Amino acid sequence: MYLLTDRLVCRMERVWKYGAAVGLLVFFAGNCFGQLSVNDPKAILYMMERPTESLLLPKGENSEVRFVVPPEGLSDRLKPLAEDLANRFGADTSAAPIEIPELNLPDLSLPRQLPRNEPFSTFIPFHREMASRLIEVFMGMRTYADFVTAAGLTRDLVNPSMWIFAVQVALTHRNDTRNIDVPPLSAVMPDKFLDGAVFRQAREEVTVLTPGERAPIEIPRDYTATDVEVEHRVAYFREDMGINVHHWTWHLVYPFGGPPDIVKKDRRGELFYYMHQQIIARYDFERLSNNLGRVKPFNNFQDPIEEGYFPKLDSLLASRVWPARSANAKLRDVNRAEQQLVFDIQDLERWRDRIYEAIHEGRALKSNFDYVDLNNAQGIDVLGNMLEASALSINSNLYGNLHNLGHFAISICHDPDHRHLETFGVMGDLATAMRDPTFYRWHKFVDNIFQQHKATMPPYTTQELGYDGIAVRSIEVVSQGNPRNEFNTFWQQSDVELSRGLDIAPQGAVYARLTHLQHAPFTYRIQVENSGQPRKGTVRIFMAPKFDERGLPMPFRTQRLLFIEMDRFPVDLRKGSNTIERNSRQSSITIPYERTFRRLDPTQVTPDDQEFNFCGCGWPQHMLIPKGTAAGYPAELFVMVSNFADDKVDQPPPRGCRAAESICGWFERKYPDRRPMGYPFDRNPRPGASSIRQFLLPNMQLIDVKIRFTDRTELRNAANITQTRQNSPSRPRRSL
Ligand code: CUO
Repeated sequence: MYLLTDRLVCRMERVWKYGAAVGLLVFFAGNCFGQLSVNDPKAILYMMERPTESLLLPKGENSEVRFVVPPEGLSDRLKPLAEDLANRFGADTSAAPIEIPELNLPDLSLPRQLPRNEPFSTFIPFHREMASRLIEVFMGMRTYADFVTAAGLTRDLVNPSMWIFAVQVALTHRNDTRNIDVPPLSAVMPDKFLDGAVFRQAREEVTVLTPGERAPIEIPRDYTATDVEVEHRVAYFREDMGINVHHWTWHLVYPFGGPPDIVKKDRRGELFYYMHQQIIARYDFERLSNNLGRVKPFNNFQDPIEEGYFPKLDSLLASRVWPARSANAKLRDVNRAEQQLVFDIQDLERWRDRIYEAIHEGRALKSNFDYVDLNNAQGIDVLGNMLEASALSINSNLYGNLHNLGHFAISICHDPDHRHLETFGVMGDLATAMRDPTFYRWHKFVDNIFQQHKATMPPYTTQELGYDGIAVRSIEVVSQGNPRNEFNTFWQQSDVELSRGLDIAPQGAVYARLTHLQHAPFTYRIQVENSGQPRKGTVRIFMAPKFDERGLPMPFRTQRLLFIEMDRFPVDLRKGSNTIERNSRQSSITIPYERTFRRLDPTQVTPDDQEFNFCGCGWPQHMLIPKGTAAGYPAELFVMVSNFADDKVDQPPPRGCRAAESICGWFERKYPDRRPMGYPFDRNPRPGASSIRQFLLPNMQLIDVKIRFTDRTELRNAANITQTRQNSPSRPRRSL
């Protein structure tokens, strides 16, 4: 009944918004929002807006809501002025109030140790410890209203980046927030994803112009470097907003620290391996189609890092630019007292060598001096947690914190002992790390360790790969307007709304216009013959480049690492011939375009639309197909139907939003495929299968496909404004 009334009232608001005079709109909108309290799902969404700005300032696209914060939620500086402030922000505004009640919160002295304007990094153990405490507080709240109250009372006291992280982890994991759509971080902190120059221009737009007069601010595709830097050819991939949001969200769903029940998820260590392995495979695919060689692992920590990176991001939080790294920088020992972080590059080397030793011994030593066998299907999970390292590491004294502190050492190599009072670069933040070419060199190194382990596993037998009585007869890729078995890629422009992530309160929306890769939608058509009784199968679709850098066919051992997963789904197979059709939008790897570019809109909390009811975790649909070439990049598409009886996991369906299950799992359920992740390409092939053709069994099929890139730019989903303003190529940069 409440929901019905709520919807009716909000619908009335919309009617008024478009049809009535401004004064009436304010009056009715006020009444509509006047129903808000900390019990309302919208309250937490409003609270996430403009996180660097005080909660006391009005929120909402038209400043329609304001929070009334009791003294305990105000900083020591503002506390004595509490009453004055309440009147100041309440008296002459039409914004409807949301009262934050008083509540006895557990001790917050630990998370309050991080200054408000410091960058926050989950890679720094001390930061993680502080964030864990905050997450514990949010998760420990008995009711939704208490959670919102706790969030409201801490919002202006703790570091905003840490607060957003903790709130989003809690929103993802609390039972009572399952229907609240967690906004993508790009809607809340767009400064972590977009050219810093946009924000200066956005401020100008919103302070000088009315919403109807504003134009989207166009971000050029090439804003971080020129083509003189060869690595820049794949900048469109590294700097893609959707890819970076996916990476942040994945780590939000699978945090490596925090309360144990949040960290301890089914096969999380294995998923850490697989999700990142797929990122590297996709990056290599993208590099090959841009005439670059596969990425080189960063194996020797004493070597200079050849690739420089200048991110052109400004932090609204710290009012500073993100530090850059010049070419040929070297890692140095880290000694940062403020972050309670001291480690040597030799520590990283020791941990690396110990992990290799455990792999080659086939067992790892637990902290209680027992051994865990690694030579089995669960070994990769143990290894993933130990290498990352997550709180589930079996022995963090011995195997250390290799992956996380490697990220940090790279991110701080410009000022490892803090003598210049500089902070970490993009590799130190999960939301920005994938922008840097070194991310891929570091993760290729990490993946090579996992592959050492996979090389110790016995190859799959034909019995483990086959499915008696099932034959895949043919595969076809159909895409309207394109030749058969051809994918078509091109550039597309999309608008992103910035107002809720700015550090000023604008009246109405302001947009940035991004250019990103896109592909024409397509359908797989697969013919499967079932010579037995009706049964189920799992269709597994992968794609890989056909040739190596020299244009030679790839041996299977090399090519298997380049297979990118495209889709995985169960099918019913009747006796005889079956035609399976599957659209690219249904991919188990991706989330829809609409999900990536959505706004933080508190008026939409329980979307019914299928396109919106997706979790934020998932590869962006617009990046499903690598760019390819104008001539048509040759690739091979592989389809396999495996025996569902060996794949299935008996469990109830997932609750809440739909995830891109192949790389994100089902969150609080078991990973919904019993096979090792990456099957059938995660292990070396059986003797005799030295090419992919020799690897094939009747339940598999392979076809040649082409990826044809057309150098055209389409505009999609544009804000109702056609005029744009260009970002000036040479921008004055702000500094500390
Ligand atoms: Cu996702 Cu290194 O783990 O960034």
